[in-house]
Amino acid sequence: MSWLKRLKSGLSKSSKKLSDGLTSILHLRKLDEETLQNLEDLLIQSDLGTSVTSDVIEKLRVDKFDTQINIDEIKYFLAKELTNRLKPYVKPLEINKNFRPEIILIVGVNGSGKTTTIAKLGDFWSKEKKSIRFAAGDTFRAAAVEQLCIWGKRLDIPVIKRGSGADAAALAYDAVIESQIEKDDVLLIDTAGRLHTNSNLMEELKKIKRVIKKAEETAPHKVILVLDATVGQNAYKQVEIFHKAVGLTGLIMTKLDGTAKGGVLVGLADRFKLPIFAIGIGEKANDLQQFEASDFANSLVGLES
Ligand SMILES: Nc1nc2c(ncn2[C@@H]2O[C@H](COP(=O)(O)OP(=O)(O)OP(=O)(O)O)[C@@H](O)[C@H]2O)c(=O)[nH]1
Ligand SMILES: [Mg+2]
Repeated sequence: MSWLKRLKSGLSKSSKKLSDGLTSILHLRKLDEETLQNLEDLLIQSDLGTSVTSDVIEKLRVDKFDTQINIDEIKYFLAKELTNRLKPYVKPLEINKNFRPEIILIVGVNGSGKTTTIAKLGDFWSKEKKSIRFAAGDTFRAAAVEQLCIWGKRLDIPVIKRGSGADAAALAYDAVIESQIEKDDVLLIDTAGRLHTNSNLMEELKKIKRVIKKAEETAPHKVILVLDATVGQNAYKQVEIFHKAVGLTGLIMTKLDGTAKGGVLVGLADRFKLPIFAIGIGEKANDLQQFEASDFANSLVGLES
């Protein structure tokens, strides 16, 4: 199945929620004040965020008020609006050639998909014949190191590791030095999941960043927050706190398959103005792609084309 087909099927719960809502709101109605109000509620419930929602509603009011409008027209209208809103935040998944290696720190709350995303990024860049290294910076759990090593073996990507309980910052430092010696294209550093509300763990993340800088002052070149789409509105707090603690370069959203909360990505992009590097729609290595605004918007509203 092509990526686009998988994306559409992954986002089908989100698009069904929107479509079903539109059907019940618009059934044989003109776009009057009450319909607009119901539409506004639906877009908010679809996690698109208040600012995007009120803009869309205003535009609809100006363009289409008191006209008979069908569901497909609304979907096209929405998809176009969402595409325009998302476009500024599309960032290609490219390794910066100015660094050897480009050092990327992957952060996020427990279970958001960090380790899997590292594997997926590894797979993505392997196909471009890049020289890649993983650092098992989640020294918190033995199983975490093991998990990354299994991916490393499967993808033929070397993994720098230490025993569990080792200092994560020291490991990250060693990994940077080793990756520099090997002249890799990219070093992807995994970190232990931490709740954004746990200040000790957030301090540890700052320390990892400081210590990496001692090995390479321009690093980390990217700090990417991995977000689980299923958490919906809670993602706002996560972005806010991680951004404040370690300064995010951008976002990757995972688990867009099987959630009805896919719209949250639109609201997040709009609110934080952070690049979206990629999205994940499954557990396999090839279930990640660069983010593409119109594919995402069309799939989210359930447009066929
Ligand atoms: N359906 C789906 N599952 C995913 C996706 N990404 C990751 N997962 C699953 O989510 C679970 C957690 O993924 P991990 O990569 O271990 O998450 P993590 O952030 O490293 O977790 P911790 O290290 O415990 O903080 C695993 O079972 C993954 O297979 C995705 O895009 N879609
Ligand atoms: Mg992990």
